[in-house]
Amino acid sequence: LRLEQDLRQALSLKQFRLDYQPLVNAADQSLVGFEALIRWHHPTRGMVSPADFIPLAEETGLIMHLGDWVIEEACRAAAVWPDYISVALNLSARQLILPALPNTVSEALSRYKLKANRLELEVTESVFLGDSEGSLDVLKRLRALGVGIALDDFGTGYSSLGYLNKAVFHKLKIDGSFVREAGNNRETVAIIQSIVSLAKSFRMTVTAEGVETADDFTRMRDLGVNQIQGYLFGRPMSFERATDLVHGIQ
Ligand code: G
Ligand code: G
Ligand code: MN
Ligand code: NA
Repeated sequence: LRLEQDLRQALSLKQFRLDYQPLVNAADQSLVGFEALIRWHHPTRGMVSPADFIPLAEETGLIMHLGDWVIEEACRAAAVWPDYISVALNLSARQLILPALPNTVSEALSRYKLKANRLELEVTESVFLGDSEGSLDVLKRLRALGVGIALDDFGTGYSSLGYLNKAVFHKLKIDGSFVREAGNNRETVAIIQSIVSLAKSFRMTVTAEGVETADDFTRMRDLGVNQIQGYLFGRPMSFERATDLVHGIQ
């Protein structure tokens, strides 16, 4: 309950920031974008993981306000970086219940003079558990703006492959647990092969998350994955460090 009270004040006290994790092209390992990941610096608890406070923000409805801040902040960062750098952000299922979300996104894009394709929104399969018709409608309106929509943590949740047929997703992100398991499990490799072939038949890009070793990398690249994300190419880092990386400064 204390944490909930603190969470309510954290935005105005400017205790949040976004870190950015690099996303590289599998073919040449060039930097193509970043995923924004929220961080909460609590004055006494130190760093609180989003895995702990996002669920609380969802239960209390604070996610709406917090989610708007994430959109604003990610666009502000994207505006500083060159056009070939995309910025992905995570959306909670609850944010997709808001019919105003496409407006919020399109206003942020115009405020920062960003082309819509600079922005990618990541959702998980859980968006289809609740009001799936309403959420699908919001996703379609977002897609119509020209922003990318990625299906995150693919393969770990409730998967109804039927949703891939609705032409809203431009990307599948293979969950890191599969990627790391693929090194010692043939069945997992088979699952990844099917995901890649499924994605290609729908003309979707495939990203592998959680790539930690050079072996993980070559395995994913050779399986036909298009983009790579993981500690091998960089941990989530501050906006300043991400900007240095864009400019080739180590
Ligand atoms: O980066 P990290 O391991 O701490 O992220 C933990 C979880 O929190 C991940 O599932 C990630 O998708 C989620 N997350 C990180 N940032 C955000 C955000 O800005 N909004 C939402 N809804 N989830 C986020
Ligand atoms: O759920 P989502 O995919 O949005 O969140 C990604 C999460 O995975 C973040 O918490 C991020 O910090 C974490 N992550 C990113 N790269 C790696 C990696 O290479 N290994 C592991 N174990 N976690 C990673
Ligand atoms: Mn994500
Ligand atoms: Na993920």
